[in-house]
Amino acid sequence: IELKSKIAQFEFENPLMNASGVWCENAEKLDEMKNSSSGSFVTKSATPQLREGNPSPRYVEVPLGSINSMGLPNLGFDFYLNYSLKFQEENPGKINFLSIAGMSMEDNLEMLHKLNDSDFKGLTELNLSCPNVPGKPQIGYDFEATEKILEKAFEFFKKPLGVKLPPYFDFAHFDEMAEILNQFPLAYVNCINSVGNGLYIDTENESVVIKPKDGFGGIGGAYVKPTALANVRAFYTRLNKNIKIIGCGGVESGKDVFEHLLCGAEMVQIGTHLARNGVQVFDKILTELSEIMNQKGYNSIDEFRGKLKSL
Ligand code: RRO
Repeated sequence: IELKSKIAQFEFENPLMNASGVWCENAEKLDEMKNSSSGSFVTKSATPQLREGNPSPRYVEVPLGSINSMGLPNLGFDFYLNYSLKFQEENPGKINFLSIAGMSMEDNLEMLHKLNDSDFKGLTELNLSCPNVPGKPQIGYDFEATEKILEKAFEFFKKPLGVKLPPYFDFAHFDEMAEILNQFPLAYVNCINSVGNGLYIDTENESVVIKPKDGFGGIGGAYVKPTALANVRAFYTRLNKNIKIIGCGGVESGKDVFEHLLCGAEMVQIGTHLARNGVQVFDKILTELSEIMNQKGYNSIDEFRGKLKSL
C-alpha cells in the first residue's frame, strides 16, 4: 500500500504528523517524533525569545478531548531552527516543518528573515491562530491583518511557506479567507488550530479546569472533528490546486485519517490523541488506515484524496 504524500517539492513516506504544540516543545520530545513512524513532524510554535507561557494548570484532558491555554511556552526560535538544521544534516533528503508565532508583525518578519537567510530547507508554518495569549487576538480572524502579513512575508520570503488557520464557521468567511490566500504562492494551509476560547467545567467542584483566562481555552480532540473536516473541505474546494491542505482536528484512528484525506487533506496531524498516548499512536493509526484502504481496494491515497461524494 502506497501512503506517500507531497507538499511543495517534498515527499513524505506517509501523511501522519504531530500537531504543532504537541510532542515537540523540546529536544527529547522532538527526538521521539523523529524516531517515530510518522511521515514528518512540526516544531512547537516559536517566538523570537524563550517564553515560559501561562500559569498551570494550562492543559487538561477531558472525556471528549482537551482544553489548553498554554500561552506559547517555547524554547525560543533559535532552538527550533538549530534543531531543524541538525535534523536535515543528519537525515539527507528529509525535512521537518518549523512553526513560528510572533506576538507582532515585527516578530514574525524577524523570524521569517532569519529562516530565509539560513540553510533551513524545510517548510515554514506561520501560525495565524494562537487563541491563548491574553490581549492578542487570533490574526486569522482579522482578514486585513492576515492579508497584510502575507503581503509583507512574500515580498522577501523565498522558501515554502504554509499558514495555520483557526476554524471558520460561516461560508462568507470561507470565501473571504480563501480569496485572500489564493493571492499568494502558499505551499499549504493547515486547518484547524484548536477551537478557541471554549469553557470546560468541573461540575462537582463548580469550577473551571485551567487557570489562565478564567478557564477559557482552545478545544481539541473528538469535539472538533466535524469542524476540522468542514474547514479542510471548504478550503480544499476553494483554494488553487497548488496550495495543499493539512488536516488537523479530532484524529484518533485510521478512520479519522481516512475522512480527512477524503475531504482533501495531503497530510493529517494528531494533537490531543498524541498528547494522551505518545508516539506509539502513529504505528496503530497507520495500520488502521492501511486496513481500511485494503478493504476498500485502494492501493494509494491518490485514488481517493479529495473525492468525498455529494448526495
Ligand atoms: O501555546 C498555546 O497556547 C497554543 C498555541 Br501557540 C496554538 O496555536 N494553539 C493552541 O491551542 N495553543
